Amino acid sequence: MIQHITEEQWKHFYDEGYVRIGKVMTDDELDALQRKIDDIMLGTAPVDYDRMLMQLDREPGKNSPGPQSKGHKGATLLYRKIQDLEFDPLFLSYMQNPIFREVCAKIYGEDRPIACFRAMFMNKPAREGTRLVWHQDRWTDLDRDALITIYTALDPATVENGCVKVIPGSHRTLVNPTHGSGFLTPEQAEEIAARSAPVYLELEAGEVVLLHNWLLHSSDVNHTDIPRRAFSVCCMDAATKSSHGNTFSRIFGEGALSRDQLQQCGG
Ligand SMILES: O=C(O)CCC(=O)C(=O)O
Repeated sequence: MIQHITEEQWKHFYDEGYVRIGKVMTDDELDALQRKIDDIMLGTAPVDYDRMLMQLDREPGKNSPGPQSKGHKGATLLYRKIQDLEFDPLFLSYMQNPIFREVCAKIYGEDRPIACFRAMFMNKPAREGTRLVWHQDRWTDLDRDALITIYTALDPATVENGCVKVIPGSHRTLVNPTHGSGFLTPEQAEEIAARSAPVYLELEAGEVVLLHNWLLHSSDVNHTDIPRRAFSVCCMDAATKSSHGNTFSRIFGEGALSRDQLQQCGG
């Protein structure tokens, strides 16, 4: 397991917009996270479901994903997205691994408190999944851009099961600089596909990749019998505010959430 990120790895991150850093958890810890996310989907985990955004991969009776709204939507492994996992003690302690603190310090400066914009499970259920179009991770609602996403495969991620693909070096250019949304128009996506060769991030279960938020990325559906579960944490300077003046859950530095605090609240 890796302890630190090398200068060579940081160079790769800054040059290409992403870097694979290896595994930062044991097989037992991975197993526990896999079981926990399945329990959350099945409605059997001791978490506050009213606090969690949960989206089904397909809305019953429709061929499209369900609404992105708070609360459990039924006992099934066919969820596409679950957010607010910083409120689960097991996911929080994974997110607070010292190596991720080192990552945030490199990006935002030593001793800056860090918040997470989202601590998100992204799933391509077996033989299902929703195609995700090319985009940069930017949100019009924030007063500044988040710059780093820590992405962990919870299952082996392959081309066949819909691993993330990226366009190396694309983090150097904002596609829609003025309005702040990261999604490309179909014309922009077509143009990019015509001139760039994507890299498929095939990952082992437990492997971590750092993604610059401006890196163009997308993913396809799952053509296999195994799910493609992943945990994606977007970290930002804790001073970042939404347009309503709200701040976000702190994970490093002053005021950071703690596992003990969550457990005392019954999390
Ligand atoms: O897991 C995926 O397929 C895409 C995830 C993603 O877009 C992200 O983590 O920002």
